[in-house]
Amino acid sequence: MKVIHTSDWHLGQNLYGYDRKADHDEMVCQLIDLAKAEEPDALIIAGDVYDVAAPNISVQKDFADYMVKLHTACPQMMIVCISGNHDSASRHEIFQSPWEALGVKAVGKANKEKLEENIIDVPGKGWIVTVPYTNDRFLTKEFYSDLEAKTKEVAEAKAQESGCGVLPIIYVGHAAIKDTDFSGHQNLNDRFIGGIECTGIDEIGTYYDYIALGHIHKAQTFGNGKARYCGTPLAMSFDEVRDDYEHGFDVVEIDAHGSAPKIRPVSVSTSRPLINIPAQGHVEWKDAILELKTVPADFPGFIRLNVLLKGNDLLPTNKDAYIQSAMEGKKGKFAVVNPMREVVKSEEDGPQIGTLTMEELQNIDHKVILKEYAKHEGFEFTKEFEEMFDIVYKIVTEAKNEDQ
Ligand SMILES: [Mn+2]
Repeated sequence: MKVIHTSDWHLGQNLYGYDRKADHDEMVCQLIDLAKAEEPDALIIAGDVYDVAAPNISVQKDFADYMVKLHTACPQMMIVCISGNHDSASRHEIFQSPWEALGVKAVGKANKEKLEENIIDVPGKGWIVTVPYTNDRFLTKEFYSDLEAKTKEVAEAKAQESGCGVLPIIYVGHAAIKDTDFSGHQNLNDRFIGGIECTGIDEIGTYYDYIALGHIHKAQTFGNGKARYCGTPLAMSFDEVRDDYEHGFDVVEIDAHGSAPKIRPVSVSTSRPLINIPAQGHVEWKDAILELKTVPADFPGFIRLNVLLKGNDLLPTNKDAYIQSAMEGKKGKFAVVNPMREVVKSEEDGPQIGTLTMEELQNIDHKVILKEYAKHEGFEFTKEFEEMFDIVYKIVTEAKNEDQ
């Protein structure tokens, strides 16, 4: 069985006010070319199709156009698309029936009652087991082991019937897996601080030949070479722009059930790349502005300025004017200033928030955490800010209590 594995498209992403549609169009064009060249049995989209649960109508239209173009380019290719934590599981399934007619399987929820419903037959080629993003309190260890047992039962029954042996089996999921590299996710609102809601790769099972995952944006292979995050085809944040961070698709081939998957990463090129200034680390404001001036006028991508604040330094109040002047005549798009306060460690510094476990974090007063955050982000924690925060905190806490 041969598949293309991709995930985390985040269609409709707004990058500091800039629309990414042109980047997504360009990415899908490359995917269509790849599908035509490789003629895979299936295309796997492992969740986070959209950036938000209720995307704009134009973004939903883009997704529909992409699916139709992919299907038209490669009609024999099945498209299996599961929902991620950024997608709405219910919305994902609205057009399940019409999609089915185009060979697109849109799976929004794992079926706990009828386990066989999660197992897709790719006729004569293999099986694709789908488990969209779900809160771990819902997906128990038993669910995973029962699903694995059901998969085995279904695949073996079919093997007996056809007399050709068990076909390759791919598991598709959108989840945070323990002991994987989460780097690049610092500024996302994904809920995986300090290892909560993480699943062990062994819990998913060993019967599968390849575990195709989405959620973590950094491409990486683990689980004895059988599990992989394919990563985002496009950088979704400036933290994902690093030498060790590749963006692309994977072509995966499995010769027979039980044999090792052959994984071939294919990089995606973008004409509007994201860049950090400086490329690594943070520099003081005046140096950052000087370097911003040196960006070539025809550079078409997005720019973030990483500024180091020393002592009680603050960003200049007229920083926008400086940026505007440095960007004059340039094609590039200025995205954001990313300030970082220089950390001078001393005994009295109190808890270093970043190094605490979730349990320890829960035992610290939320205001202490907020003050640390303010320090880290380089804004002043004033009395007025504290009062505003208290009001918001009260409203949120009350709403939460009503929910329960
Ligand atoms: Mn994602």
